[in-house]
Amino acid sequence: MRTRLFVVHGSHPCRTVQRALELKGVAFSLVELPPLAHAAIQRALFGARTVPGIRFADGEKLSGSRRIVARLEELVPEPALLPADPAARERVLEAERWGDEVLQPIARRVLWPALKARPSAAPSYTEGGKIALPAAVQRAAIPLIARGEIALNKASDAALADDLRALPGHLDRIDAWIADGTLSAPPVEGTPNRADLQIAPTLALLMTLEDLRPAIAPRPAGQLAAALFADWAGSVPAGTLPAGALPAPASV
Ligand SMILES: N[C@@H](CCC(=O)N[C@@H](CS)C(=O)NCC(=O)O)C(=O)O
Repeated sequence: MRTRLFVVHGSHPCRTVQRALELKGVAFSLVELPPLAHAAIQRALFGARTVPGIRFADGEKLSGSRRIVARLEELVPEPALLPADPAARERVLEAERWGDEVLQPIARRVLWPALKARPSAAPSYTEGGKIALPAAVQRAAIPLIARGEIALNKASDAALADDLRALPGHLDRIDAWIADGTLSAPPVEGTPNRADLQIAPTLALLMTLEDLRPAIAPRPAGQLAAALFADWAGSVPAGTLPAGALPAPASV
């Protein structure tokens, strides 16, 4: 049996794993699940409700982007996605953990309220996906899906305002990691590491919000995301997020 990766199209941790599989040269098929319904399907298949989940060719199953990438490293050591030097390795693992636990949820707490406010933007996020619903159906379904996702992800007006206020500090941290070599410097030459693969997809997704793009894209963080995940589908027009809490455009 072939390795199967269970994803929701456009999910940032799914892209992390997808790229890791590609870098390792592992052949796999992509199983796309519909957003929101995926939670019940994943729980039935993997015992945990989130994507990504993977079923390796030998039948081993697991979910969680970091766990999957770590297991992949054991199964297919080359090319290595961690530095050989122990101190550098620890720094990359710490950045990867932060990217998973701190940065990754922010994109969900920002995107779903934005799509609830702008259902017309929803079809842009399904471009390139396998589940092809007519745009009118997607626009009609998105308020319901967004409400469910907002509940699952504990998004709220207060959380959104906190996330937007915290974003410049997070970007400073990412830029500092690029400067000290923990993350790869754009344009990325050579194999990206596990922290690059965890953090860049979240930034690429956040940059699909035109309200946030000017604060991210010119910075090293934004350039890293563009170098690794240039083809990210989706766009929410400017003027969707609360203007008072928006980060200032970057002037790098
Ligand atoms: N941090 C985990 C979580 C992944 C996650 O939350 N995925 C989202 C999609 S981007 C999801 O499946 N959400 C559904 C839910 O929370 O039930 C990972 O990296 O695998």
